[in-house]
Amino acid sequence: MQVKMGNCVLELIKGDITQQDTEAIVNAANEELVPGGGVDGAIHRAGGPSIAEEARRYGRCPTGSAVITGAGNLKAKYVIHAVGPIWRGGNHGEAELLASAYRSALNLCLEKDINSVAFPSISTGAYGYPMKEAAKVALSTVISFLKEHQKPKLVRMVLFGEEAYKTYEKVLKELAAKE
Ligand code: AR6
Repeated sequence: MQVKMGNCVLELIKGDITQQDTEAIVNAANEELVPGGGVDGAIHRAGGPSIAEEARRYGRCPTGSAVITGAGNLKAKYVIHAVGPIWRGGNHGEAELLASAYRSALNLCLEKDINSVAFPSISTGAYGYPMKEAAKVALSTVISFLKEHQKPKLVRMVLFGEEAYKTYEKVLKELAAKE
């Protein structure tokens, strides 16, 4: 599914973040920037050790923020390491922190003049954020950002599996209907 936001495109696909040919891909990282499982593990395995070596130089990356490195052997040029919140029931600022993780990654795209970026569904694996709630935050944050900046030209959400894709599709249809 695709929606147009002026000259920009917001796209949903089912797939694997490591296979994306966008200029940047986003990693669902942790504050320590130490390679873990899920998306993070897949990116470091496919991209090779240079990504972790570069990330280590940043030290720590607080929840809600993001840092950028090269992408080693991946097709993308950059990996943006964004740290989403751990779900603690929903009353601990999770939505604002998740929105901030997406905005921080998108701001790095503006700074580096990156025109296309692929995101996984941050926080919805090991960090336990409910998929539908995360989809609302992710998609509404991206839509507001694209409306305001008209950049990057392509934002692709890469959903892992049918269920995640269907959830995002439903939420995007609801949001697009309100536009
Ligand atoms: N491509 C796209 N999406 C994927 C892939 C993939 N290859 N693999 C998993 N997903 P997670 P988090 C989905 O756990 O919740 C790590 O250990 C997955 O189904 O990767 O932000 C880090 O080091 C889920 O919907 O990230 C952190 O410590 C989504 O990606 C911690 O996990 C995110 O799942 C971060 O947890």
